[in-house]
Amino acid sequence: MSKRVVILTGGVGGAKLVLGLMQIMPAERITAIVNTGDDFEHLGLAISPDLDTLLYTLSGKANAAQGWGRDGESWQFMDALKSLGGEDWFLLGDGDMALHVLRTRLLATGNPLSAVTARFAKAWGVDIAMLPMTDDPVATHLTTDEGDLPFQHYFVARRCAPKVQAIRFEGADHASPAPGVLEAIAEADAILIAPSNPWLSVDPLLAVPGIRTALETAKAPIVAVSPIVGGQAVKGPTAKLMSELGLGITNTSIAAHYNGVIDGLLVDMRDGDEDLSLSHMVTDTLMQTLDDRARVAQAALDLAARLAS
Ligand code: FO1
Repeated sequence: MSKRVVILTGGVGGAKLVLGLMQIMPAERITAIVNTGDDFEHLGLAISPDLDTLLYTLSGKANAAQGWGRDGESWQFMDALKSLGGEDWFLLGDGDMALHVLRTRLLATGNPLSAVTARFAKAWGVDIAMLPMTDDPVATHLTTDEGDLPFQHYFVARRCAPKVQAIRFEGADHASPAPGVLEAIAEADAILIAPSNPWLSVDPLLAVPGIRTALETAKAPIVAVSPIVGGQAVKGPTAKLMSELGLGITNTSIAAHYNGVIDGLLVDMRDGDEDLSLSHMVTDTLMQTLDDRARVAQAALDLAARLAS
């Protein structure tokens, strides 16, 4: 019986690691629990960026270079929207619109996000279990030197320029884990945390009541893949955010942030000499090719196996 693996993930970093896992184990034994703190309503549409990045990546439709949206996208809708003076700071591709329009319609007629996600995954031949962290509304907001910003306004409209002082997840206190989330964590043989931004993409997951406790009591070893490579973050605002939060851009900071949740940390060889108290393994964690992704996924599972024994 091959092992059951659960991966907690945001968008891009997690999608790469899931692709890597799919090269080395059956997709049916993989469950991705996905951040929905980036979700928001835009032009009346329900947008779920991290779920969509995973859907696109795992179905081979992703614009990998861009890190979001579809490959070969067209922009007639945006051109027409602009001509009417509509909000054009958040780009919605013509193909991408199908996801948002149908998801909005299905949610409005009473289907939970988890059911909508499962339907889309099935439609696009994605065989892993893709679970939103919750079916309830949770919204990441940032307190910055430009005031209180909803996540997409910080990330897209302001390109992560504002200085972050605090982060909160509105609605998390009243949210419940989506169906299957706690069971997947309890039944897992290994639990991985993707190299997503710990503060922006993983913390929303840990803020949903029940999920952190489930992780702390899980039988499976929990291994995080560090988002830091060579004292920097591979992409996105992670390093800048860490500095603004007064943290060193080190694996010591990552280990401290996940203290009590993880049992091991997969660190990049460029940071391998850092003295870490936590169990860790050193490998090349840069994931550019499919082979890279398989290698990092295997290394994470090897560390988990070492911790389990
Ligand atoms: N990111 C951008 O930087 N600019 C955009 O215009 C943009 C549009 C967009 C539309 C749909 C979607 O699912 C994601 C989109 N993203 C865009 C990415 C999104 O902001 C990020 O993927 C996450 O929220 C952060 O991981």
